[in-house]
Amino acid sequence: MSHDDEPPAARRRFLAQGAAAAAALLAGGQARSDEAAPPGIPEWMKTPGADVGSQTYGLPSRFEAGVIRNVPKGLPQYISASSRTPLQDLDGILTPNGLFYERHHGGIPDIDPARHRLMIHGLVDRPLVLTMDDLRRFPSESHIYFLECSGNPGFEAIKGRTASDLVGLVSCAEWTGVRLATVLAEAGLRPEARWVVAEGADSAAMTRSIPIAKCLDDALLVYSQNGERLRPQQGYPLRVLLPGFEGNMSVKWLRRLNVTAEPAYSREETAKYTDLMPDGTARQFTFVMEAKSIVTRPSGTQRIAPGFHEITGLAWSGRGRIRDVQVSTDAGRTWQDAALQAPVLSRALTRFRLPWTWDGTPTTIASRAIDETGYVQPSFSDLTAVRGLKSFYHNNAVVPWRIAADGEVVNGYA
Ligand SMILES: Nc1nc2c(c(=O)[nH]1)N[C@H]1C(S)=C(S)[C@@H](COP(=O)(O)O)O[C@H]1N2
Ligand SMILES: [Mo]
Repeated sequence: MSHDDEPPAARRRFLAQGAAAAAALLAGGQARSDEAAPPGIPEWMKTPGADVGSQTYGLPSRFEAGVIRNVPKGLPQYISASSRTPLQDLDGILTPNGLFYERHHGGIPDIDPARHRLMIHGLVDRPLVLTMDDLRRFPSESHIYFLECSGNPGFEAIKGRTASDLVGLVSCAEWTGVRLATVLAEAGLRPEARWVVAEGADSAAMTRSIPIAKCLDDALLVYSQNGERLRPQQGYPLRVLLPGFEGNMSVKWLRRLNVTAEPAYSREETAKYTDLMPDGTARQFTFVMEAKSIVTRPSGTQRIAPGFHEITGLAWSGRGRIRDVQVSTDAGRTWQDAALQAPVLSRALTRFRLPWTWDGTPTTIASRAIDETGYVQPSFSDLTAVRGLKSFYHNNAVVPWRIAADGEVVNGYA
């Protein structure tokens, strides 16, 4: 087995020993060669450990050094770049802040929050320039939402090796901030207001137009992520967060909201983030991310042994809650309902699990998500039958993982 992405040491050991060793361990009473195992005394019990405060900002164990963001190789990565969440190494539904995916069009600005301002102008009664302290005086809310880039993956890029390569441009956090509607009410919307054009304070001045209905519904101006202030990579000190909408619209490093009657038709909503259809027309303003799922374990580059495995993964929908995740272990011939981790939250990642015993014959496993509207995640052939292969964005196809006779798990599209 060859790896470009080196798994963490603990997992490497587990994979090498395989399920047989794990079964022996569970059965108990098996002699272990390592004297660290009970009844032996490991060296870390023989002297006191590190002092409290030896890391004033905590970091993971050094044995987890392989669990890192995945920066695609072979792509020209400069200031317009991305990195992916290592989905196959994570549990539960929340993405640790240091592993949240990144997508930047002009690098990561180094913004002094004391000097940062948000201007609200255009079709408003009272144009405003707000400081971060002003924004924190508004009533606050916290919500758990996923964020996903609509180029996750592109139609061409479905040939990655790991779950992260394929769909690592999705993450999930608890966001804290103020409702955009509350701040817009402070400025006073004029009756002609239809769009709010959001501009970032990065060197790309990235700009997107947001329909007024979304601004007055659940749109947030967020300053915190999983309890602490936003990371610079996620838009410190202020970003827009549009639950369920394509990630590109959640403008980071937010400095300006221009209330308008028409969209701006910015680069990101014309040349980019539109979908070219087979007949040569383009779908534009396709905001909502449709239901999607992926098995994260077992997944690409992992190796399994015959016996018991828990199949687990993540599902999400920009339209609301996940109603059901179905898993196939026989190349799509039959599908079984997986258990969903509670609580199932609207427009958050949803963890699913299915117990499975692999008999050692080569097969293909896959998951498909169904959301509360009844929408079913399509196969790649169903999706491309409608959308063709000319478009790049909004690929939410089922991801198959092929399992070979030796237990190696590979991308089922490859
Ligand atoms: N100002 C600004 N906002 C931005 C971007 C950017 O480059 N500049 N990238 C967008 C894109 S394409 C996506 S997918 C998300 C990524 O958010 P993240 O880096 O916090 O994961 O931010 C969006 N907001
Ligand atoms: Mo994106």
